[in-house]
Amino acid sequence: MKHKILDRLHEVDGFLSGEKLSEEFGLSRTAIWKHVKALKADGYQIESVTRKGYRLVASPDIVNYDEIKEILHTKIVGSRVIYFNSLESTNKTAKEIAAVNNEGTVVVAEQQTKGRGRLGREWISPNRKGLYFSVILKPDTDPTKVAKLTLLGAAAVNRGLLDMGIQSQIKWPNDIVIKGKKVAGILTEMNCELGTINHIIIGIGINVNQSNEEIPYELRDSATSLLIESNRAINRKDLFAAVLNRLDEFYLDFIDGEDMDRVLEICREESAVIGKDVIVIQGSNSRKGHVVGINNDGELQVRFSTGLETVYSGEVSIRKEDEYI
Ligand code: BT5
Repeated sequence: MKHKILDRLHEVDGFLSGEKLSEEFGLSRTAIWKHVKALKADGYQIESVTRKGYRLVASPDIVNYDEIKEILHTKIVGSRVIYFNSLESTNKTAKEIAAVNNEGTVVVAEQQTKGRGRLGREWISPNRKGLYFSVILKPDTDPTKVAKLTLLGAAAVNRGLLDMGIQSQIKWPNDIVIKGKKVAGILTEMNCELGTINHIIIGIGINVNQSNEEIPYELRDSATSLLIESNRAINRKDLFAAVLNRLDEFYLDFIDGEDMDRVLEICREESAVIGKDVIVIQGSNSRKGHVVGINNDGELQVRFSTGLETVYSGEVSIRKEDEYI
């Protein structure tokens, strides 16, 4: 009910009387007042004036469904948005609930206490400073396509940022960088059996409004935020919706004949590594190479001194020769 009351408060410019609300919803005025109180506890600033009623003054900086539904234009992604104040990891929770939720379900949290990167690494996720969410997808395809699907997330974040007026680049396969520093990371995890994908989880972490001091000291050479790079606070709700809208658009292409042309085009054109000298790190083995391109399966093609090789996204890190990441 509080969501419905909130919708009505959003709709009107000025005050909405308690009497009108209680008539509309068939509730007592005390019940209405209790819901308003609950909304206030959620962080909504609601003015209440005797004989005038209630007026929404400001919404909190939170990224739940209520706050993005007006700007979400998706068919699949975001069909359900499950919101948490704090989680260990949105990927972990998404995995736990994937079997009993439809594809398109998004798990989002304002902070993560054990945010995960690839290969057991950590993703620092301070409260309300960034966006941390995971999307459950159930594509009817085989596990060999996962390299391509990994790129969906990268293309969606890069385009979502562009929709917000921010230019960034994709560092294959899962980093989004601005001026060589990482601003977002993507962790794609797959659950499959007997040659079919049960589900994949695309986990996205974006550094949004951290100041330089709020970036951990040891990461300051390699990490940045949108606030630092654009010199303005970024509306997390708009960005969240922009990335989900793009992800939906690209995923619809994928399920319609596995068309990844646009995603591949974006990953190539907006690449931070194509044409660059890099260090390819696989386990304890590092080799220098030159990135030639991304093939149609979404894999990186690198020329080493020993010849041209295809590099798979699973267990590899790419570092530009002249940069920290
Ligand atoms: C990634 O791993 O870049 C994937 C990060 C995915 C995070 C999202 S948040 C929502 C969802 N739920 C999760 O639990 N995870 C996903 P990787 O390429 O392994 O990069 C990790 C490395 O980046 C760390 O070892 C640090 O060096 C660095 N790092 C950690 N936190 C960072 C941050 N906030 N910004 C930039 N770099 C960071």
